[in-house]
Amino acid sequence: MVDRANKPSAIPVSPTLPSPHVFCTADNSRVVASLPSGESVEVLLHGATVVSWKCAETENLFVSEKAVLDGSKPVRGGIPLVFPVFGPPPSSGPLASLPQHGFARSSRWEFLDRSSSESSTLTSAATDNSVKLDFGLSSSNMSPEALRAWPHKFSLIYSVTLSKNSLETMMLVRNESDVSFEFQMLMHTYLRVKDIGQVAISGLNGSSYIDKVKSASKETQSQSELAITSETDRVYTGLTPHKPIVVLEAGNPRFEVTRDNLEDLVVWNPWIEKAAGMSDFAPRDAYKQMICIEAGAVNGWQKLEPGDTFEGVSSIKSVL
Ligand code: TA6
Repeated sequence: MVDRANKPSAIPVSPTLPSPHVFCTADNSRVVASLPSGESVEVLLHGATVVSWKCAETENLFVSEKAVLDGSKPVRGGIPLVFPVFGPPPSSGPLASLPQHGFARSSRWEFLDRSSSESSTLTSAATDNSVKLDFGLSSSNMSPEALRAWPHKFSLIYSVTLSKNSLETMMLVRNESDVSFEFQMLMHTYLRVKDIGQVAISGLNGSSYIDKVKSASKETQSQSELAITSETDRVYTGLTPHKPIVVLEAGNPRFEVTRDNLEDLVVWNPWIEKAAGMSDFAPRDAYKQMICIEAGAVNGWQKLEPGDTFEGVSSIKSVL
């Protein structure tokens, strides 16, 4: 059990005012939360992967029709969590045996608590149209192979906050050991779009990025808006904190992504060939209905001293 300092108060339930509804499914595989105004979120305990986020009955996230949800592999879609390494592990050294994108997205997390939003009084909590779900993962519940690959005492607390038009995800990393360690983290968010041909991404002009489609060449974005017309795999680094990245559809804002303490952002679309090469990516042309906008700390390594914590937040506003 991951201990949680200053555990938030449980949501007081008012007998008369509508309040958020939270439950675990009978098979104990996922946690479902909904708001009185109809928004909902579903989180698999496998990887603490958000697999559905709906506003006004509209699904905001892409999940492949062939996504494997039984815990045997990372979910192809939703919001897989990347920790302690982004991308393929180093080819040698202590991290070499970690899986691509680390072990967080393929580990079984604990559902720690549902907590009230910031306001904690009865009436405001009961009428607050938001609910926060906390999940935990620690070195004490890691697989032996994961511990061999990354032998550090750590704890993660992942909070998912559902509000009327937004979903906030926060990862807190704590070094529970007496030596420092380094990590990378990222929220690998698959946003659902109607037609990638109508999508443009604004807010990145002037930013530096590593283009993984061009042998990791270092580039600077000149266009004010990025259109997706082929395989796209860009790691933007050192972005202005809190500056919204906007996903436009047919010229209108559809999603606004803001970050706190996460200076990097990945834009990824596999396009035709890479999509065809993924056995769990379906239907084949589903690359037209998704764009990954991934907030993280992946440029270099975050060093955490004993007892210290790192907290990174990504907030997505759905504009319908
Ligand atoms: O975030 C983009 C990326 O690093 C791509 O290079 C691609 O590998 C993608 O993640 C998916 O990785 P996965 O391990 O989930 O197949």
